[in-house]
Amino acid sequence: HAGPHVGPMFPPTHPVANAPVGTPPPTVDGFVREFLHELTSNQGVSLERSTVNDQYLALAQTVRNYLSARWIETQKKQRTTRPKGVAYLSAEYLLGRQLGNNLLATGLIDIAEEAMKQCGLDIAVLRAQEVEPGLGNGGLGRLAACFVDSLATMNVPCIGYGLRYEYGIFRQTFVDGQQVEQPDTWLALGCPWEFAHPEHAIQIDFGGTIETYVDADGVERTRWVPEWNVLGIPYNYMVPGYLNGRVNTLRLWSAEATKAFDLAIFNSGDYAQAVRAQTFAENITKVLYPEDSTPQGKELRLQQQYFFVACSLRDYIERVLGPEFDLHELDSRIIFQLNDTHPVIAVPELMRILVDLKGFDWDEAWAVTKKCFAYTCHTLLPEALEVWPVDLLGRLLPRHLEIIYRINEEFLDEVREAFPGDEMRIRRMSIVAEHPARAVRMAYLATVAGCKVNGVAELHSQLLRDKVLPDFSQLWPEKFTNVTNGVTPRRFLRLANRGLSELISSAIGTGWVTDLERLRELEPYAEDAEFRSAFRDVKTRNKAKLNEVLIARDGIELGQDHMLDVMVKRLHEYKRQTLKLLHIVTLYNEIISGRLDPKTVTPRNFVFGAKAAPGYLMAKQIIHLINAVGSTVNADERVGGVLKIAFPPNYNVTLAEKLIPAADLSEQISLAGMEASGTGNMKFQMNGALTIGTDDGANVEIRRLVGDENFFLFGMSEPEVAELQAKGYDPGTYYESDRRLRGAIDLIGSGHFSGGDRGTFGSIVTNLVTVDRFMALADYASYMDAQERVEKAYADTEEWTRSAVLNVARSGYFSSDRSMRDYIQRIWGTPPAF
Ligand code: 7GP
Repeated sequence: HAGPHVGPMFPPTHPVANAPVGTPPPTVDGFVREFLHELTSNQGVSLERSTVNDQYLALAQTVRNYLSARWIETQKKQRTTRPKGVAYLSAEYLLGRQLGNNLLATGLIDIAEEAMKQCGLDIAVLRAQEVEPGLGNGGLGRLAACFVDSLATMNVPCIGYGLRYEYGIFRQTFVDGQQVEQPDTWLALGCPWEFAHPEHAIQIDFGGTIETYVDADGVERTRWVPEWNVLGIPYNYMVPGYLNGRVNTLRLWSAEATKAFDLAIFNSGDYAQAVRAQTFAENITKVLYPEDSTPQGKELRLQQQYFFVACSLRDYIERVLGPEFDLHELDSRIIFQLNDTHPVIAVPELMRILVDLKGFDWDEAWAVTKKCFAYTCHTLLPEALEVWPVDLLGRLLPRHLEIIYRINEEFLDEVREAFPGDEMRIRRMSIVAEHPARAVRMAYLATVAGCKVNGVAELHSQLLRDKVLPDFSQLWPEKFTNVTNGVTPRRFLRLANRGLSELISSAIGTGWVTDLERLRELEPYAEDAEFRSAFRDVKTRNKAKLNEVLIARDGIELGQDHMLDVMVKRLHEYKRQTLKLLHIVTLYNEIISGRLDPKTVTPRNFVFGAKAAPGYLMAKQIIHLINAVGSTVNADERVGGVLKIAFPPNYNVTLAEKLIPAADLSEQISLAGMEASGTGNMKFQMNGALTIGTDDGANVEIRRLVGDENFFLFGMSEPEVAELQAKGYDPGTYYESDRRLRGAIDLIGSGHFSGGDRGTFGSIVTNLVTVDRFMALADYASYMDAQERVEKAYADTEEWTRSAVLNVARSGYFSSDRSMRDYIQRIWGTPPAF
């Protein structure tokens, strides 16, 4: 740790105590006054004539004013204390709605609610007006949002750098049960949370050639002669800590043309040509790539990546540190955390800045660079590791390609020295792959350049060392570490589940919000019948609220008094939504064929939420099948309403906040060794759902903490999966030998769910029976057994509630505050600033 710090490590303080000088303590009257002022001065309307959007914007503006004073204060302190900070480089931030979170962080929830009431407004309606910024796909982007929340709450200086996509993750709709993507126009009604700074635009170059020249000292040097450029405009967002007066910054970059339009061309009358440059430039931040766990090897994607890291490095070096700063000491002021490989082009960019622009010699520059980056890997799927073709890189970033070649050469020399004569190893470890085409392996570049490499759960970090990067972990064992993911208890417990939060606080006080391990103090309450009953009441109320939301949102009606069984996450074969379907279709088939009396089945609502990458055809077919099974089963009277399937479209953070607090059962059923961590699993546990899951990702750690008796484990372990893989996996044998499984698959294949058309889901069936890459069939029997255990356990209401309370009590480890503490200790070395 660098240097001492004053005061307690993470002091939770009240905002009023921490208010900047001159700010009056907030009162309801003051809030009303400020709100009405915003309405008239900013929206230009009277309360009587205002729309809900006006009211939302004025409310947001009121909160924003309150926060911005603290923001300025934070920055002022930082400029004088000059602490080491974290720059989190991430192509995605899946923030969720801001208003509720910012009200919570400022302690203004009750005051604002009362103030709105005095204006005759319902704050819930205003909050519902906000369109969430969906600037991420799934786990990786949401993790980044949790991390910046935790860092602000823990008083750690951090800038989150990323991209301000004009269109975030697509809005999912269903047409005849099939996914149809709509553009996400999140900025259409105005975004009150951003501060644009066009005056701080940064020029970013692309293309062109490189040339050598002799500098004033007679040294031969290289320089990049780029061909075109764009401007990066910073948009700042406030990231408030919870009740501590700190406000960190999230800085997202937007691309604009260097010249708005070319006046000469414009005057010659070619208007279209004149605006073409602008359109071209603005394309860079037009849209988020909707890929999850699979990279898109598109040129525009590489442009996005370089654009945002180049802006961010320049911003940190020139604007935060300033011209006086000695860049030899860069690591004393910053660590750049690479959120997967998307920002890894920052490595050669920093080298270019130091060598070409600041006159460092190569070794000096490399010594600095190696200390300033750390890399987090979020996947294990080999096809998800980013690789950029050399010809594309050379065309877009010729100087960077050259720098990568040199890094690789020197790295391979180091390998040769450590393992003389092992040419196979050299080929395996080369940053530049030769086959099938010459390409740069970004994960290798990150591993070579990073001072640390981490996976996101214990199992994942182990597999990363042993299976994905074994040669690297052999060469540099000390580089590899683990930081298990976490989630913010502010958004996912305190804000999303007010009922449970109040129940918890009534038992153990409010300290848990910033010190989640204190939930342990709830353990004795698991034995308290009164507490359990209150706990159940909260669940019941959350379910009722969810019902209201689903009816209003989608016209979906869930079964009353049913168990709520939820599987929400991106649609991916490795996550095995089809295994969940096989369970449902089996129950259905057994009922309609008279082998199972529906009266003996525990009534269940099965809720799915999942977006498929638009180009991932199998995933889209699975979505279609879920909807088809849903409408068939829901309409079949023989089922007597005991099985209800709901698939609300457009699963996002906002819906997660409603679904998770209501859930009884959390489905975490990926093939062991495939899910890096999962974070939804943690959110469900924290909200008192029990998990049915495989020994995969962070499930392993969840189960260890809650105990076997409070977790429904099933399926092969990762070593068993590897063994079966090695032996040769044949899904057909499972299909042939298991009557119930065969019945379910045949029912799908028969066209029962597709109006008699066998073709509709034919490829899903064929794939399952002949390929089944993620071994759903191999784990089916075990999954069905585990579901039977779930039914039995759920029948004993008191025992189930006891387990649920213990799940909450033992979820403290999964606070992202703990993850941040681990990053600080194992990777960053950044103490709290003040
Ligand atoms: C996800 C992982 O699939 C998930 O297991 C993990 O919890 C999450 O990251 C956060 O670490 N990965 C992605 O979202 C993703 O897009 C591409 O990975 C590299």
